[in-house]
Amino acid sequence: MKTALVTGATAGIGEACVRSLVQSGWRIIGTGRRGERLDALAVELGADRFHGAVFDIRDEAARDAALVTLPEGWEIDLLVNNAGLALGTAPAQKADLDQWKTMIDTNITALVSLTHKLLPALIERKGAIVNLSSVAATYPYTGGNVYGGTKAFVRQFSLGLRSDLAGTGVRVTSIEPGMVETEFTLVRTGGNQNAHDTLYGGANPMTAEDIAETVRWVADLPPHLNINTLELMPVSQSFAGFQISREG
Ligand code: 8X3
Repeated sequence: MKTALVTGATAGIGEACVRSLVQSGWRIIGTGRRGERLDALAVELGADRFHGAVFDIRDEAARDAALVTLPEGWEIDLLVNNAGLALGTAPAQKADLDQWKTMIDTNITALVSLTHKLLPALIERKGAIVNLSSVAATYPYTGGNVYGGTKAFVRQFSLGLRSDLAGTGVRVTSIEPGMVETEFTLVRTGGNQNAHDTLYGGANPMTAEDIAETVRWVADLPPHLNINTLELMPVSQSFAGFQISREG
């Protein structure tokens, strides 16, 4: 049975990826900070299909300690780098520097570090990497500043990995969703339910399951086929126009 490691498995797209991949015959190592949610998934899915690894993705020592206690024989064939977040919607000149650093630490540094750690094993097993980027990688929007920058990094890092891994059989995909209704906006706004309701209300956004099904599809493709990048939006969302600021 093939094994996937899914980061940020406690909620949203990550949790939906766990269920979708398990249904498709994978067993999952799910990582996250909220141990009780990982325990619940282990009870629901069974210890033979789901192993929870509790750590903050930014804490390399905790990560390494958790990854040496995997169940016997659970060699990783697929890395789903899902853990990530947006913090704040302020324009750059009013943004909180600590929020910027947290996004960079989580969306870039932790993703790069885990990928670096698992690359030798993934090469050995001719595995795959699926990175969760965003439409914000390609289309800038006001208040997206560092969040968009981190997701542009994830996209370009994915493409760079493809280049470096040529000939190894390892597949790499950058998944770039637009508006998905998850905890995303509550996290971004520090728990502002009104911001969540206003953004998603009447917009028929994508669901975590929509993205998870895409990840599962990519993961289950035959080994000769690589999806480089895949951008998704709900039908209700499209591209913002250019802004023009006028004098006076
Ligand atoms: C976030 C995409 O469209 O909700 O990754 O800003 S969007």
